[in-house]
Amino acid sequence: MANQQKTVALIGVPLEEGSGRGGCAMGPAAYRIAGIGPAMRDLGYTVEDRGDLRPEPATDLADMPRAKNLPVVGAFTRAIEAATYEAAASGAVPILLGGDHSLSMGSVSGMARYASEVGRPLYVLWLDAHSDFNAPETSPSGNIHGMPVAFFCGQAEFAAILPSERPFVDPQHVYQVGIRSVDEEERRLIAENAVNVFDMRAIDEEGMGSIVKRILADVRQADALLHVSLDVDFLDPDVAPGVGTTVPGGATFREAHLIMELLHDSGLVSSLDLVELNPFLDDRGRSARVMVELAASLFGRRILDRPTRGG
Ligand code: 4U7
Ligand code: MN
Ligand code: MN
Ligand code: MN
Repeated sequence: MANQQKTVALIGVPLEEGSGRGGCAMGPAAYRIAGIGPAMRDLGYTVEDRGDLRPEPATDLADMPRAKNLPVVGAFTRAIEAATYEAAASGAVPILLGGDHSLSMGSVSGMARYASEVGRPLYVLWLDAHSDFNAPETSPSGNIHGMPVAFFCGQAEFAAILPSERPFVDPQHVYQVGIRSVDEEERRLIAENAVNVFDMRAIDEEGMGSIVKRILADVRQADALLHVSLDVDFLDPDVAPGVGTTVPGGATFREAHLIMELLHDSGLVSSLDLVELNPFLDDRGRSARVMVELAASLFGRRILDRPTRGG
């Protein structure tokens, strides 16, 4: 990635309707204030800030009680799919500034379209406390941010959001790391679909480094593009409190940082989502700064600026 491509495209996604609470729509502003653009520029990239997507709610998508705010989320999905595809096709690395995790329905679908056009498979590294493999029928909450993986794998086609003949991601090419909260039905679905799940126990027993190196070896072997989706709640709430769905026992800053360094060294990353940041719940911008720090490491920063508590 960093070695071949020198442009990053920042795509702001002020979307919170997939999350069931307010706040994530302020995410793109918080990332810009925390210095995502200058961080990338300092690393030698040309930064194209494409601004924020602001689609009108889709009038052709009816409200669904089990998929809340579908007209808004569906309209965003279409706009994000197009913006991500276009950024990748222009030779840039798209960085999605979320926004809740329903945005990955669009970003991953856009990258899947791009990957199929260039004749390579798309692999996805999903860094999250949750599997996000619900469908409207299985979701305990009806919140679409718990459904994106099922959606881009073609396992949750609720309504005609995107064309049904688009390329899907093979669930066996999805690698989930940091998982520690899976719903009952979701557990069955991820097993049936053979999603690769590395839960916190696997991380504790095997170590983050060896797990991530194995995943990257698979991606390299497949000559695939790799989309990375980083949910703030992947991190322990002590490291990053600015998120609505905190789950104790998350990744440490060091573990997250190690992943980013290994990803950078691999040169395999084609695109990145930064999702679920809720600035309203944050502690003086700490989580936004941690996310920017991690993104900078993924793009090649070597010297660690350690975030300080409440600073
Ligand atoms: B996130 C949940 F029930 N599984 O579907 C659901 F626990 O993007 C949570 O990973 C989903 O933060 C969390 O509502 C979505 C719930
Ligand atoms: Mn998530
Ligand atoms: Mn999550
Ligand atoms: Mn395969």
